[in-house]
Amino acid sequence: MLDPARSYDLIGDVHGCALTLEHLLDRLGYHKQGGVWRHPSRMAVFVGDIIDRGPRIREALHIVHDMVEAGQALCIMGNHEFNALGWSTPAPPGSGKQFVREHTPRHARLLHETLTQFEDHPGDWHDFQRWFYELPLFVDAGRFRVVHACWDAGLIEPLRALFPNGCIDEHFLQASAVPDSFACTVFDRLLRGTDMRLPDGLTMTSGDGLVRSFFRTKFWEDDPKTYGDIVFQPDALPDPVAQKPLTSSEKNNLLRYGVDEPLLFVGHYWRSGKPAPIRPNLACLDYSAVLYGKLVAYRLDQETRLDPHKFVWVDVERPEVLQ
Ligand SMILES: [Mn+2]
Repeated sequence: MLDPARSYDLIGDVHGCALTLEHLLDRLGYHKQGGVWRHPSRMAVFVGDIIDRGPRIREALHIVHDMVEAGQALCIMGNHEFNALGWSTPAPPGSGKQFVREHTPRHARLLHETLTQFEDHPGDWHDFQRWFYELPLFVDAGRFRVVHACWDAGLIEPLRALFPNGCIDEHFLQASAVPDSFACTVFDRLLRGTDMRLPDGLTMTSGDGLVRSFFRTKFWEDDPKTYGDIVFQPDALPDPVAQKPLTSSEKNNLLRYGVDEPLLFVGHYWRSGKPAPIRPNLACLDYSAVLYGKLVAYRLDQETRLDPHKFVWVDVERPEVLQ
């Protein structure tokens, strides 16, 4: 699917920030020709989450879609594209649900910007949703890998047996409406990452205003001792929780993406600060573009370890809606 000899620009969660995306593409040396952003030699790879939150979702989708169709980019599925498909897809009979993603106020809020911005363009929205099925859940290019949130080989191998190119179908999406099904586990793990329940019934309110009883965890830590060693989200755990030792069964349940495995690029995690590798073979490219963070790219050539100097980004200094 990917030419191993080529160089790639991996780009983090866009979330409807089309102007910022154009600034970034420009900075990376892409030019708009014949209505499509192109680079003379490189190709872009988007880590998913093109939609929701930002002010120019339709424009962002057009940019990415047109690049993909013209062979100038590849885009994988993020949890937000999956959510959008689930929202409009009937759940299978007997699942006790009406839609794969139930129409709760919480789910409605996350999709609100997208549905509003497509209100006058129903045909466009229909076409983009069909297109979401062409976004693979993962890319394995041999020397590097891309997944929205978490590479779990134990799930990707059986998934690849079903869908060799990583693109799922409507039947698989519907199957995910059943809790603990293989499809449900795949979407949860690959597109949302690993998490752990907060102890003692505790909840936390995250940056997007959602109340959560789980916290996001690292999937690569070799020898963590405490909850604080594995937390991976913008909001710190309360001190007593951070200091809580991990039990051996909790430790055994953690996933470990080995430091000797191929380069891995993810989005999803709302990082902050100066973009940098997490490990020599792992980079997260999501720096909350839409919340006045950064839209981040990594310029991959033939290196087998990440080079901290090869991150490129655009600062989002004020709301894109005012630009
Ligand atoms: Mn995201």
